[in-house]
Amino acid sequence: MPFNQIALAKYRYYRLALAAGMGLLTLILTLGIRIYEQTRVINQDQERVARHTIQKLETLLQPANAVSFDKLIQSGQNCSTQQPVLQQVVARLQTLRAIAVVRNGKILCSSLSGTVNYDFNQLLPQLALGASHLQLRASDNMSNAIPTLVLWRAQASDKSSGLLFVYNIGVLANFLLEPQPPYASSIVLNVMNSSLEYDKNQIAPSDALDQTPILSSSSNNYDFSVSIYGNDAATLAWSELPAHLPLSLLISLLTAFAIYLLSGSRISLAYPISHAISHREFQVYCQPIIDSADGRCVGVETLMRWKNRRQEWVSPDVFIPLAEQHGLIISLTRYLLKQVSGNLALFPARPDFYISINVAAQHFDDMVIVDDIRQLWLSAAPALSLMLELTERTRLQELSTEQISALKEMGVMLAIDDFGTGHSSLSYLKTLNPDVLKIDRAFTASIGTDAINATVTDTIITLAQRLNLKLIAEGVETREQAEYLRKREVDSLQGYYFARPMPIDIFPLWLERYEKADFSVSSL
Ligand code: G
Ligand code: G
Ligand code: MN
Repeated sequence: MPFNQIALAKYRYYRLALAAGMGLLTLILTLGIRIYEQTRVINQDQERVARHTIQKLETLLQPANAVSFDKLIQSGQNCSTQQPVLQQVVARLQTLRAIAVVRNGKILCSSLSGTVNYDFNQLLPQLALGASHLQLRASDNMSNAIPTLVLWRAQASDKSSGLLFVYNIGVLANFLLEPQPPYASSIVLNVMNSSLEYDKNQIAPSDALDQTPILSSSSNNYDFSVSIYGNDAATLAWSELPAHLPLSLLISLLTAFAIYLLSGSRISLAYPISHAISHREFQVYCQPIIDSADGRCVGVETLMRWKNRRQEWVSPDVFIPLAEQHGLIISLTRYLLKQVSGNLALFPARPDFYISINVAAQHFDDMVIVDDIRQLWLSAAPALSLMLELTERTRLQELSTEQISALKEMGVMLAIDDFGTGHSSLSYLKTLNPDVLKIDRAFTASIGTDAINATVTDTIITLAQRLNLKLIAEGVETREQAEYLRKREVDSLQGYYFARPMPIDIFPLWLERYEKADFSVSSL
């Protein structure tokens, strides 16, 4: 299986976990917002039900205000002339059961029974005390067993005289207090300490109700309040949850899917790279570079290797482009420079031996590379030389002449890597003014097999020699390739034919063995 696929398979786990987590969060959030919103709406509906009930009751009581006292009380008429007037009012208002005239604390005339004589204080103590203008009564002489609501209108000039309006509230309640499921499973009218419930047809003391109301609201104009019983808004909102579930699920699934797609290249692979840098999961390998004339090892190219925390190798073809995309390549190269500077003892300490490192174009922004080399390489006072390999793959416009001369002053060599495969090779040669060209391994592979590319190889070789550049051929795998390149006076060779990339601490051992054997004969 190609490395890329292995690497991607490994991070699919992170992506799935991330997508599932975000999907779940979205689900919780959308449902949470729905419940919050529903609770608010239901609460408003319940308040609306209470307000509406109060309005209906007030509409019932209001017409009593328009009834004039004059004819009935002040004129001092007797009941036989008053009664027909009272009956007219009852007939006109329609909702009344009876009207009674009270004079000097005595109930004297009723629309229903004519002349009566009841003690107002005894019959309606709450009204008499002035504590309220309304009283609920279980039954009285003016009603049968039907509960009534009595409204007392005292005269302004004489508080012991006035009119009593008696409403058939037991019957009316069935219209006025009708429940409004699901917002109100029951609506109760409270007057002083008495309550009347829909369909109950009896007055109960307010504190006898076993439930507590979800809300109570008082009339601004009369002494009554209305209580709503039933499930509170939050409970109702929760019970509606299943109805919202499908849409929320859909939204969260889409979110999860989108995040899974988006995280493909960004989060899931960038994170492990930065983690790997800080946890030193990268290892520095090196591959020897051989002088074609005498077979001596003249330098090494360093190459990054990544064994992740699950001990699996991740190919540089996967992580180098990713590190470049996510701005992590500079940290990675700094890490490499530190490793190399800290292990200088592994390499021959002479100025004609060089260590070559691959540097990404980004590293040339704002002279960063110059500062890094000063701090991480020159500070170790190395006896050997440093070479930077730049590929043509990436743009290198950032490379200012100022930077190039700074690098040359520090004795750093510049090489163009994979030469011949990128674009703008020639203009590039002019600006960069490199010391070395590295012929891409595709051209080396073409030697003896592919006529067209072999011609290009020859052309590159000629070009480099005309420009006085040193040449390194990459990917030398066979004796024939090595022979051919040596005959063409390519300065140095690199490839599996001489050595595969190896961990840097193996290098001294390899060099010792290589030099003990008669390398100039055996390898060429
Ligand atoms: O040898 P290997 O298969 O590892 O190299 C694959 C690619 O990764 C090559 O193009 C090589 O230049 C690149 N590469 C390896 N190590 C580094 C590094 O430290 N920095 C950069 N920029 N590229 C590297
Ligand atoms: O930095 P550059 O792109 O030149 O990277 C060199 C790459 O070539 C590394 O991946 C290294 O492992 C690889 N390599 C080195 N020698 C050979 C070789 O002889 N044959 C092949 N196929 N690859 C090689
Ligand atoms: Mn290279």
